[in-house]
Amino acid sequence: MTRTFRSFGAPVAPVVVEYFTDIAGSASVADLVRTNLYTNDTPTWIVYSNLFGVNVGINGSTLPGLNYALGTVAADNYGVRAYTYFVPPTNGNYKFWIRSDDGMRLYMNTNSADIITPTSKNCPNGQDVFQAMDGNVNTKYLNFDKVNTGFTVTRQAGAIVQGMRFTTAGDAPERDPITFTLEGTTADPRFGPWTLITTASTGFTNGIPRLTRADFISVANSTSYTAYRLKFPTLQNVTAANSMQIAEVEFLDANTNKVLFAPQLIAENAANVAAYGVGSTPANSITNISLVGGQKYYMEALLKEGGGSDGFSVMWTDTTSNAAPAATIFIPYANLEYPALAASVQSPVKVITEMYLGYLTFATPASANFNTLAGIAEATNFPVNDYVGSVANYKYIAGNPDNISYQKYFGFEPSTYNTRYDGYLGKAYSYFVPPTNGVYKFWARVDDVCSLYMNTNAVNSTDPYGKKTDR
Ligand SMILES: [Ca+2]
Ligand SMILES: [Ca+2]
Ligand SMILES: [Ca+2]
Ligand SMILES: [Ca+2]
Repeated sequence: MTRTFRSFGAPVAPVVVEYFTDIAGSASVADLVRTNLYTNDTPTWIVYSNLFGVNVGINGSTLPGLNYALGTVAADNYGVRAYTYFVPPTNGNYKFWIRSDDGMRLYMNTNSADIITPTSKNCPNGQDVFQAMDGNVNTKYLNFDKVNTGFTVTRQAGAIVQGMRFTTAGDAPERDPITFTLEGTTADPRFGPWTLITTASTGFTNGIPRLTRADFISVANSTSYTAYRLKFPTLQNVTAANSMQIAEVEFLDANTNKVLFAPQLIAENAANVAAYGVGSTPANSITNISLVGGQKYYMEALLKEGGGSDGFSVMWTDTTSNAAPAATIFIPYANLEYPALAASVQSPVKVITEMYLGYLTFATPASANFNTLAGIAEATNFPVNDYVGSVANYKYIAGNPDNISYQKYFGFEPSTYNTRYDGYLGKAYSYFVPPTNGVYKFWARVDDVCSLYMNTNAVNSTDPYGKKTDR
């Protein structure tokens, strides 16, 4: 019997969807953004969609929702971060409508495809990096990692920054950044190299009042960089401060016009709104957005599912319309585009993972259980009988996984939290590219058991048939 090795091409669907499974808490997005999986940027998996939404019917729970001998597996207590480029069909003013079960937030860069990436996500709910460039002095970016926190703005096209201006946050002056470094690159912002443009004072003197915009700071720069990295190396009182915080950061040209823009919150549902609305939090609804037809705009949604039904969707109308769109329509495929730049920075995937669900037990012989290597041998070979419990083996042998997803690292839920899935076989594959010639030792960390295979032969190193195992 010959088995065919399968591989899957790089994803091309326009919407990147990151799942964070089995995060406890309520149905509020606040309980997504504070969870370790989210703040550590380690989604359980990444998939791609043609729809800017998840389970857009919002009618019943998404898969697996399985009932079988091991019990019920429900898709509850998970979070989603989905992002894409929205491409408007025509010039005009747009109003976006959201519907979700349960809490949801919709962010959009209403000026460009540019994205903003924090140095870390160690932030309280509602005080993340988006609040540093939302034009609102009453919102702030707070980062508990304190020294050298900041963020990167990555652009689709270059811009020449020749000035900076900072605004103090509403409280705790000890957290005020006193100096900043500004760097630029025209290369991949994940790797640089970065050029130091300036190190200077923010203009926040000791005793500066709260919610105050400091003086314009001229920056000597004539280079059009495609990414700018801002960091705050010193604070007003680093010992007393528990964090760095800042209300507003402006990247300006010599005439004090803004040249960099970030996504901002344009709609929010605090809880279930199964019909389209402009958000159940009116203060966060921006319903008159001027856009240029054919241009790309970054759009991102956050969803936190508690229990019961799941999902979200987004649609738009003319700003003058007060009639909600029908719940059955969504942003057309033609108005979405794969966010190549954003994905390369935020979700760079090089690993494919598969899941085969529904293994009842690996109990033949009794020693071959879930947490023994004999269990893997039984799960990946022809079953000992044709009972229904053997279906999972046939799915593996036939190469029909229940789901295919992607990873940023060679792992699957690397912190070994509960995925909410039990009784499954998983498979991950990638190419390993050694940095130097040498002798290597590989270490595996797993809950429950794994076998690691590798083709260690230089002559056919990418051929999966050359693989060998060393446990
Ligand atoms: Ca559910
Ligand atoms: Ca702000
Ligand atoms: Ca729900
Ligand atoms: Ca386990």
